[in-house]
Order: sequence, then structure tokens, then C-alpha cells
Amino acid sequence: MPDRAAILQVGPLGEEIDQELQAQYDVLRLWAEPAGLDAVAKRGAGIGAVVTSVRHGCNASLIECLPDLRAICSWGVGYETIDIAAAHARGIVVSNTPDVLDDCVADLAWGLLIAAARRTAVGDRYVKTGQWRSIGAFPLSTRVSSKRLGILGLGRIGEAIARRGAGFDMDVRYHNRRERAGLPYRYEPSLTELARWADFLVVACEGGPATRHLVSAEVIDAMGPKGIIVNIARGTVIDQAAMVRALVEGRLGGAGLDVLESEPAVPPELMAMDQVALMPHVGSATVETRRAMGRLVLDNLASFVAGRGLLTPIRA
Ligand code: 8YV
Repeated sequence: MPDRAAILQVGPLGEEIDQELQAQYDVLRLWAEPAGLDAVAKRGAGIGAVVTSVRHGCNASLIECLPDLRAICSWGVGYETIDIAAAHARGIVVSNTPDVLDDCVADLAWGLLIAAARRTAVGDRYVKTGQWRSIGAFPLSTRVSSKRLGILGLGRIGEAIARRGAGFDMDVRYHNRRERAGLPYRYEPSLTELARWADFLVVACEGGPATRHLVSAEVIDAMGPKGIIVNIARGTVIDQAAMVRALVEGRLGGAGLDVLESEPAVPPELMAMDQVALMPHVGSATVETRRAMGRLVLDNLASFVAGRGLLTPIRA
């Protein structure tokens, strides 16, 4: 039997994938190495691939410890924690797990939009704590159907969110780095103008320094006291302090947030707000999608090791 390819796994990816990696490769498990990076520095030669995730990342110092590194296979669609520039500078290819999670993340965006507008989580507590019986009718909420939906970032996930908008009879417009041809949604070159127009603004762009605080105090003010912001992307895209202030002062109507700026820390003000629906960063977290993401990491790695290249390389 030929030697198994040597790989470095930065963090655990769930029992099923971890076991499959162990069965097929000679795996150095970084998170289980008490010596950490020193162990990699000692045993790094011969390691041709890193398996990681957007949560565990792969920075320039780790890349430097691996003289024979040729590929990084990451779990998750985001890659702001991976030093792509350092990897590409050395000709190291990097893959992520696009496409397979678009539907689940888009579903959750709509779940949060409806939760913030129709107060479904609040209503659930209302019923379960007996207030339906003791107080009676639940306060009126905000209509969702046939409203104006603005999307920041019309990539694959943004498009899946936009498509669902048709089912809610919504007028959909978007803001992107650049306009995309052949789509039935109007491009709005100014994010502030998109926010002024929209009833709901869904944040679906990538994270990292390029998009930090794109949703600024000015954009938040443009949403206005009836506007609702939904974020299924990265907490860093929104100026969170400005958003919390606007919510406290009633200058923003509500928010549905799967992600926060310093997860899992939650600004205490949000905890008490019925107009804010929160989820613990679970956009892709369904059994089916997480399995598909794990499979895509394994398939990328297998394809690379077999000399056929990565299946879903990041071209940034
Ligand atoms: C994960 C994600 O839920 O793919 C991404 O970029 O953010 C999600 O799929 C997240 O990485 C879990 O920590």
C-alpha cells in the first residue's frame, strides 16, 4: 500500500469527517498537540495539505511552518480567517465550501426577517409563559409580504435570499461591489440609498477588512424607525455599536441577527429587546448542509491528493 498523504488538520470538524480523515491520511491534529505550532515546525516537512475551517483559520505563521504545503481545504464558505494572499504568494491553492449551504443560510435569513417583523420568538414566549391567557391579545407586528427588500451582497447566498423574495411578492434591489448582468433585480450603487428605499435590509456579503462597518451609522439612520436589518453574513459588516444605539433610541425598527461583532458576546441591550431576534451563528447548521460541507472538504482534498486539483478553489 502506498504511503498515505500527510496532512495537517487545524481543528475538529465533527466525528464523521475527523474519522474519515484519520482513515485515509496521515493526520497531524494541531488542536490535540500540546506543543502547538512548535510541533508543526518540527514535523511540518512533508505535509502537503491543511484541512481547516473558517472558524479555525490558517494564518501566515502556520503557512510558513509548512515548507511543502500546496493546498488548504477549508470548511465553510467564508475565508476571512485564512491568509489567502500569503497562500497564493507561495502558489498554495485554497478551497472553501460554496453552493451547498446557500439554501439553508437563505432560509435562516427569512426566518430572522419574519421573526423580527412578526415577533415570532416573542409570541412563542408569550404563549409558553401563559400570557396569552393572562393578558390576552398579542401586540400588532409588521407586515412582511409585498414590502421592499434590499440585499447587501448579491453573491450565491444573496441570490438565494432574493429568489425567496418573489414568493413574498417583494420588490428586490441590491448593492454589490459591482452590478451583475442578467438578473431581474435593480442595482443600487449607493448602499445608503438602498437603505433609504428598503423596508428590510439583508446583509449577505463577505466578511473581513474590505466590508468592515459597511453598514455604518449613516446607513442605519437611512433605514429609519420602521426599518429592519437582518445579518446572516459577519458581525463585522455592521457598525454594531451604532446599530445598538439606533435600536435603543428607536431610530431603527428592529434586527434579526445570526452573527455579532465579537461572538459569542451579546450587547446586553439586545437581550431585552423584543424587536431583535437573535440566533447563535447557525446559518448553515442543519444536519443535511453540515454533512454536505464536510463531504465537499473531503472531496476537495481527495481530488487534490489524486493530482486533479481542487474542486472549489477560491480565486480571490
Ligand atoms: C458556519 C459560516 O456556520 O460557512 C461560513 O462561512 O459562517 C458558517 O457556515 C460557521 O463558520 C460556524 O462557525
